[in-house]
Amino acid sequence: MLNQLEELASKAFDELGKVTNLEELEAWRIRYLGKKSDLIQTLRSLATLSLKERRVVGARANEVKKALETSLAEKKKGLEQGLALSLQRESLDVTLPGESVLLGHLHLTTQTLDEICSIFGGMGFQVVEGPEVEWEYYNFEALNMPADHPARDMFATLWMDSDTKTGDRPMLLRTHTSPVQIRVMEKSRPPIRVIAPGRVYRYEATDATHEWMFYQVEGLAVDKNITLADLKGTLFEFTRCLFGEERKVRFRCDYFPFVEPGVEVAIDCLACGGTGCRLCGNSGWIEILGAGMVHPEVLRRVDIDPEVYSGFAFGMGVERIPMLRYGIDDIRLFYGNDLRFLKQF
Ligand code: FA5
Repeated sequence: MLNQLEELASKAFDELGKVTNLEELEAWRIRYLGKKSDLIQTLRSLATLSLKERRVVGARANEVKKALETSLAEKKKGLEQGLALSLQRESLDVTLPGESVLLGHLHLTTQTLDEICSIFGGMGFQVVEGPEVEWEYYNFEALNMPADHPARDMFATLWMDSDTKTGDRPMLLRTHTSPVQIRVMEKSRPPIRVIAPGRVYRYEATDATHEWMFYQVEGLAVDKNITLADLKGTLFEFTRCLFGEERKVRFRCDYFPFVEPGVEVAIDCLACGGTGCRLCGNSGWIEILGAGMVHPEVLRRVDIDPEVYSGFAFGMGVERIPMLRYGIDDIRLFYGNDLRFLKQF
């Protein structure tokens, strides 16, 4: 009988070790400690044994019963704690506020381009576009800058690989939006009133006000009796709309081979109020555009008679406008992809 008891105990402990949940544990309890279990039956049958046997078997049976009960209690505690922990881990607090979805917004340059287009749209200008990879002809030649013209040095150029040349017609990344003037005048006749926004590229070292890739907006108006006064009036109205009445605008003579006369337009530096700072290179002024009256040579090239028609053109740097407005002191912040900067606008 003692042997049977030992076998039973060893089997019971073995199976208890394999129990993984409370349901299995209850089945185990019924099997080894329930009223009909072998152990309890053994205890009940002690009366049939002799006194000597009863003492030995009874003592061992009680020991086994106690050991099984203790192990049962420990196992139960362990399983209950595990259950509580996993419930806690999986719990969901439905009263917590939800996580907000991050919304993007338009880049500062895009916002500025939209605003510029809307102001000129209000003055009757139509928006057109031209290619960024351009023929040398449109970028230079047709704009009165034949090969070896010294003015080409004004536009440090990124040339395309010779693979992309077609015959001997070289291609480049346009250095300004002025080639769009030629493309428009080739296809349409006066009256013309267009603006052409887009990216331009220059092979230049960057600094606080110069990027190697930036945006320009070109403007072109060609009709009978267009004068420099129309150019001034248009640009004054533009700066008034964009910067307010109180901004000072400076017109100075400048040279561009495709206009005659040529002007440079600058605005008093908003960051320092005109006293001089890093942003304006201590001059108190920030140049935002070049402009002038379309050169008669340029008109002739596209078969528009300069004796009958005249026109004005301008090309402005887009990033310099929000730089002035918000006192941004480094153009390189625009395309550095630092969200801490971009999120502010
Ligand atoms: C031109 O690009 C001429 N095509 C403008 C023009 C058009 C003149 C029509 C006459 C008639 P310019 O190189 O000055 O000109 O550039 C025009 C504007 O672009 C500048 O006033 C400045 O605001 C901006 N700009 C020029 N270089 C850079 C640069 N590296 N980084 C950022 N902005 C620049």
